[in-house]
Formats: sequence, C-alpha cells, structure tokens
Amino acid sequence: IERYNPRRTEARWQRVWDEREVFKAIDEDPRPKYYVLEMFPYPSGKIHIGHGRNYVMGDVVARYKRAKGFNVLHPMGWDAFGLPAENAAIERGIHPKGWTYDNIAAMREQLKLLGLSLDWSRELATCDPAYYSRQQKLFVKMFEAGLVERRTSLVNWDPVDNTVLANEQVVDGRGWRSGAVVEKRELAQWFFKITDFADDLLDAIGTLDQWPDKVRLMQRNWIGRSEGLKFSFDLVDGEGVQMEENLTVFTTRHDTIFGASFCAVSPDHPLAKDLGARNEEIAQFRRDCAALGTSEEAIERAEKRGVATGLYAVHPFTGARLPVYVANFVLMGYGEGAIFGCPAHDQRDLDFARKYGLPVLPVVAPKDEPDLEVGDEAFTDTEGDAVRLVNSEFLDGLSVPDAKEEIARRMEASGRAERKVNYRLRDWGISRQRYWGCPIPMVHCDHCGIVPVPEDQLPILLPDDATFDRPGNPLDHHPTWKDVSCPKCGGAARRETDTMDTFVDSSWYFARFASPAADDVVDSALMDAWLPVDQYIGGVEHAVLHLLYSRFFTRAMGRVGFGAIREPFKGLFTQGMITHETYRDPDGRWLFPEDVERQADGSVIVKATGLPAKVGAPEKMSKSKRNVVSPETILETFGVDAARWFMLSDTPPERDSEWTESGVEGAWRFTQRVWRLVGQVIELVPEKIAQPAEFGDEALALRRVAHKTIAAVSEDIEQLRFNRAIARVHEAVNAWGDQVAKLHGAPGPDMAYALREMAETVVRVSAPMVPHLAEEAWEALGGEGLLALAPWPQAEAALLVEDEIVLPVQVNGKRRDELRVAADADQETVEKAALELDAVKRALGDRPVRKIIVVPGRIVNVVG
Ligand code: ANZ
Ligand code: ZN
Repeated sequence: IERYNPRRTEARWQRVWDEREVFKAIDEDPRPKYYVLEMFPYPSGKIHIGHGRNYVMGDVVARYKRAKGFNVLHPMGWDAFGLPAENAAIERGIHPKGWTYDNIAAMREQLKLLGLSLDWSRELATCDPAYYSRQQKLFVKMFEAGLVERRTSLVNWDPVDNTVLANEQVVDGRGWRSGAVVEKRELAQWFFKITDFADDLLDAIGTLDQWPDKVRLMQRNWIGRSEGLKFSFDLVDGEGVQMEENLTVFTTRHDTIFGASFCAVSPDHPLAKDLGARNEEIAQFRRDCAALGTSEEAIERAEKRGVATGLYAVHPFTGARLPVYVANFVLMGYGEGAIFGCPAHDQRDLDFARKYGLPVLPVVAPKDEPDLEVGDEAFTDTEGDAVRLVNSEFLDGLSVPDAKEEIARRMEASGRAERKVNYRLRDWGISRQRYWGCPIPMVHCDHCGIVPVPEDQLPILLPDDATFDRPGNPLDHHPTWKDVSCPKCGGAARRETDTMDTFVDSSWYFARFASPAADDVVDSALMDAWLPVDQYIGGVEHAVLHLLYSRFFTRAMGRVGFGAIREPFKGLFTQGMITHETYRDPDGRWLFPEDVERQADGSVIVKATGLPAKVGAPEKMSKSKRNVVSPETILETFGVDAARWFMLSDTPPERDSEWTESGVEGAWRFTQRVWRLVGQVIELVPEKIAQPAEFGDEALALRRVAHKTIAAVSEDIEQLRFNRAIARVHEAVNAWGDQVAKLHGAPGPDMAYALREMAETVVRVSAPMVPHLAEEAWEALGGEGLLALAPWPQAEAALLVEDEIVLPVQVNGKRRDELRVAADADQETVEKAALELDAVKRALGDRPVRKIIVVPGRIVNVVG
C-alpha cells in the first residue's frame, strides 16, 4: 500500500461529501434531530489554527451523532457587522461591505479545508439584507409588544470626535482615538427591556443542567437579584433647617442602620446636579467623575473619593445628623443612586470613611466577640447563628435576618420605606452611532413622535454611498438617507440613524438557521422542530452577554409569535484556547513562528539573521503577537486530519492546549501508522470473511480490545471528552500493531476475522476526528458506501465483560494484598483464594478467622 497522501485524499473526500450533500440537514425527517452549533465567527480576516478547535469539536459531535442515526443540523454563518470593518474603512479607505465580504470569502475557503461536516446551504451573514431585514421586522414586532423603549441614558461622549464611545473605547478616561477627556452625556437611546424577564431568566438557570456550573453562576451574578429596602431620610442644611427634599436610598443591609455614619449620592444624582450648579467644588468633582466613563469596572477600581455637600441626613431612629457626600462609587443606574454608608460592614464605605475621618461603629459582631474592632477590613459576615446585632438599641441580640425584618416592619409602618427587589441587570441599550450595523427601523416625526416603519416598507437598507472621512455617524452625515416622509401622517420626518448593537445580530441567528429561507423572521414550526441547540460550543468570554441576550431573545420571540421554545441552548460547552509560544527579534519586534527556527540544542534563532530570538511562554494565539499558525501551512505539510487529531489529543477540551510542531508531527505519524496497519491487514486478509465459530485466546483478546474501544470512545464523545477518546484509539492501535508484529505467516480464520474487525473498528471510531483518512481506509477495506453515512459500530456486550478482576484484600480493615479471580467466581472460591494469600496468613498470625466479608466485584475483608 502506498504512503498516505493527505493532500490528495482530503481534497477528494471533501469533494465527494459536497457533491453527495452528505451533511445536509433535512427538515421534517423521521429521524430524531440533533442540532450542534459553534458560536459563529466574526469575519476579521484570515483564520488561524487557534480558531479551529471549537469547530473541530463541534464537528466530532456532528459526525458522531449522524452515525448514531440523528438528523443532524450543523450550520455555519458570519457575525458580520461591527466596528473593525468601519475602522478598515476609516484607516484604509475600503468600504466596510467589501472588506467584510472579502473576508467571508477567504474564511469560508479556509474553513472548508478543515473538512467540517457543515450544511453550507444554510449559510447566513448578519450583514446581508436577507438577514437584517428580518431582524428589523422582529424589532418592530418587539417594539409593538412593548419590549423596546426609547429613553435617555448616560453615555460616554467623546467631545472631539463627537461620538458615543463604548466602555472599552474609554482608556484611562480618554477617548481611544481622539485622546480627549471623556464626558458623560444624557442621550436618547434605544433599549430592549430584558429586565422584564429578569426573574424568568434567573429561575430558568436551574433548568440548564447541561451548562457548566461556572457559566450558570456568572449568569446568576450578572442578573444579580437582591432583596432590600428603599427608604427616605429627612434632609437638613448646615444650620439644621429642614429641607423640602428627602433623600431616598436603597439598602440590602438595613440591619446596620445604627452603624450608619454618612450618606452618599452618585455624581449623576439630581441632588448632585442641583448643588453642582451652585458649588464649583461639586461641579469640578462631577466633571472628574465623568471622565471615568460609565464602566462599572472602572468605577469599582477607582479610589473611593467624594465631596461633602454641606447637607445632613437625619437618622430615622436616633435623630443623629449624617453628612451627605457626592461620592464616585455610587452608581446612578442602580437602586436609587444614593446610599447610607455603614463603614464597619462594607469595604467601600470603610475605605471612604478612613479617608474622610468618619466614625466606624460595628453593629454586627460574632457572638463570642461582641466588642469586635474593625481595622482595614470590613466585617461582612451575616450568616445564621454565629453573629448578633450590637450597639443597636432595640435590635441588640437579634440575628441579621431578624434585625432586617424588624427595621423593615418599623419603617414600613411609619410610611418611610418599602421593600424592594433590585436587579443588577440593566435594560439592554442597543443604540450605536455607527454605519456598519443593522439600521433601527424607526422614524421621528414632529407630529406623530416615534413611528415604526411599517412592515411593507421594510427593509431599511444601509446606503452604499456612505463616507468615512470624518468622525461621528456616517448615516447622520449622509446627505439624503435620513430624509423620509412619516409613515403615519406623510409629513417630512427623519429616519433613525442609530444602528443596532451587533449583539442583537447574534441573539437569534441560531433560530434563523432552522429556516434560513423563511420569508418571515423564522418559520415557527421549523424553529420548534430544530431548537433548542442540543450542543452549543464556544468561548467562555461569551458566558454572560451573548448567552443571556440569546436567552432573552428566545423568550421575546415567543412573546411576539415566533416559536414556543424557552431556552435556546440545551447543552453548552466552553472550550479552551489554543496557545503558542511567542517570539521576538533582538529589537523586541514580534515574529511569526515560521520566521524562527529551533536549533538542535533547543535554542531558537531568527531565520533571516541567525540572531537568537526571545522566546515567550505559550499564550492564546493572537494576531497582535504573531504567535499564530495558518491552517494552510499545516495542511500542506501534515494534512487536516493530523491537525484535527492533534487539536483534540492530550488536553481536556475545556483547557487551553499548546500548539507545537512536534505535536502535529506526532499526530501525522499516527495517521501514517493507521494507514500502514490497514494496508497490512488488507494484504493478510484481502477479503471480508465470515465470523468463525471458535476464537483462540489471542484472537479473542484482540476482539475484546476492539469492542471495548467502541464502547469507550462512544461514551467519551457523548461526554465531549475528546482527549480520552483519542487515548482509547491509541491503545487499540497499539494492541493491533503488536498483534500484527507477532504474526508468523498467514493468520488462521479467527485471527483473520479479528484483524479485519480491528481495522474496521479503528477506522470507524476515529472517523469523527480524522474523517478523510477514515473514509479512504474504509474504501480500501471494501466498506459499504460512504463512511460519512455509515451507522456507528455496535459493541457486543459479551465482549465487554472483564474475564478477570482484581479485588483488594483487607485484614481487619487494613489492606494487605490483592486477588486476581475470574469475574464470575462465586463467594466460596473468592473466600478460599483470599485465605491462601501469604500476606493474609501473615497478618492473621495465629488468630482464627471470625468472618470473611466479600463485596462482589469490590473488596474482600477478612476479620480475625
Ligand atoms: C447600607 C449597607 C451597609 C450596605 C452595609 C451594604 C453593607 P447589592 O447586594 O449588590 O444589591 N448600594 C445601593 N445602591 C447603590 C448604588 N447606586 N451604587 C453603589 N452602591 C449602592 O448591593 C446593595 C448595597 O449596595 C446596598 O446596601 C448599598 O449599601 C449599596 F454594611 O446599604 B448597603
Ligand atoms: Zn407623522
């Protein structure tokens, strides 16, 4: 048999699969459905091998499930709107559309090289009018159902570029492009009312039992439900004169009210604005805070600072006067935008109190330490019976929950307070002042207000003739695009120029795949037939936003009449990244792996100059550090099967794995070995033979390995433990190779049968991982039809049982030896054999045996 030539073989089978439409998902098919999906890619340019791992994992599942008899849906598309395309337009004068479609074309070719079993007939790109027109229709329906709202909110404003910035575009308080100090501005924005579903999204996390725990926890925290109390303080000025306004705060720790030593409002609170108009210090402080931007993380990280307002809040129980500050760590978007601070029991409050010399009075203390002192660390325990209220008048001695209840009751009774549930989850602001996104299908009319574009006037297409030569929104600059007549009154009106956040595009694409040609948003029957996605695979960086938005959209679609499913993703898997060493030349410039060469002594030199390269630890592959490997280079040398095999081996799929040349080479050697062994078997046993009645020991042993491999690989793939499946195949191949090497002359009929069976088994169970090699070998072995369409092999139960087992043997509970017995040995045989062990005899000494306990298949304990 010839040496295996992956280049020829891979191209050939890809063509055959394609021509025979092997991977087409069939609507309305009697087989059970299985929907496997990898998070669709952003067409950023070329892909590198690091992008490939999740597609290959999904592909293994898809091929396996197909063989198991499922009608598999495994589609691919492009998350194609977004800022990089617009930046390319600004920087290089390329139109975003051309840039995007060129990238899609290049990446499609690359993905095809990976031999993925995709149904390309369902391909979609979110920047296609065919897709975003449906999104606009869905948006209008959601608007009509009250799930979309326009309201003002604070945004990061770049005063030089005159544009809104995303939080990530604010770097150290400045716009990333202009370098101007960022301001916060109130702007009218479009919102999806995801908070309407907060409770449902939270409760249903409990049903997502095929999601990683950490992702479920992250979603739970993101929604962040907290039960608390909203209440108001009376305010007095410096002279003690009662003011007209009150100060309303939200707290989840009303039990600590006797430890309150100040109040604080957000810089964006109406009171702060009001005072800022009269007081320059407050005005300046508000400007400083604005430069922090609207990112909660940035606010969290910043040093806690504030300015006194000169006003005081009157403690509702003691009448004490608590100074009121404007403080940078109080967010306007949460609760009431105002707090009371209890430094002893909240770290932020404590940092603030230490800075401004405010009292720190503990009011909750461990039962056995009532005189607790608080240093630099707030005491935040609240649990159960271990802590009690102190220094708190009528609350003294109560537990935290009881104290909360008592305060809530008293304050409610006096009409000052109401119980309130707050969510950390905010409504989803989707307005982007950008060109390359889905236009929001709304019209502003001076007469009629906001008017949705009627369905028969959709889609609202992006104008091709936009210009990118100045800051701001190209749709806004366009000379005519926004001039329309009002759909309601026919008068002159303005088109909305905001486009949608690209997270909207990815919030329902998985539903569109179920009916990619539907005229409507989706075909509900097909959506319900294909969804939920049985196995979704992607990066953990999407653990919160994308997955939460998709869960919201699925519900919202149901509410406006599309589909009846609730959860879009039944199983979720978050894969690890592919990493690679980094290289730099002596001047510190990043180098591609192909620009360097490893010497025999392990050192690495720059090819062009021969100078030593600086080698950095493996990191996630990224273009910026050039530690990327292009699929083409690998496929030329080793073939895609070797790359696929290597990507899946050694490391558990949820962990990062390092790409090394020697690793792929090892995988390549494996493919060659399998091919050689197949060839040897064909030479030894040229024809398929009937199963003989009797098997000798060696042939039987080989058959056992084959059938155990089938069972083990099936289970491993079901559980997405690809590295273990591969380890199993390696074991089988080793047993197979050993047997072939041991043969003298022609094998007898039993061994001949066992060898062919082994060859077919290895080929079939490794097919999901190395589909081209498997298809080629299947053909060589005279297999029937395409392997890609063949059913999964079945393990024979009789060959799976162990014939011998090993039982640990204890004497008086202490392990002394182990026993090798037939798996079906009866109790008496086991007992006798145990007592004959030297170690057991020695341990017993001259004590008589009082009892022998045999736990079948597990352990033997001799009591003496
Ligand atoms: C007094 C107090 C005492 C608090 C104490 C905590 C500990 P969660 O659980 O996340 O809902 N808070 C309320 N509104 C805020 C805002 N707009 N910006 C920043 N912080 C705010 O957090 C609720 C707690 O966060 C509230 O309970 C409040 O501080 C603070 F020992 O009130 B607490
Ligand atoms: Zn009108």
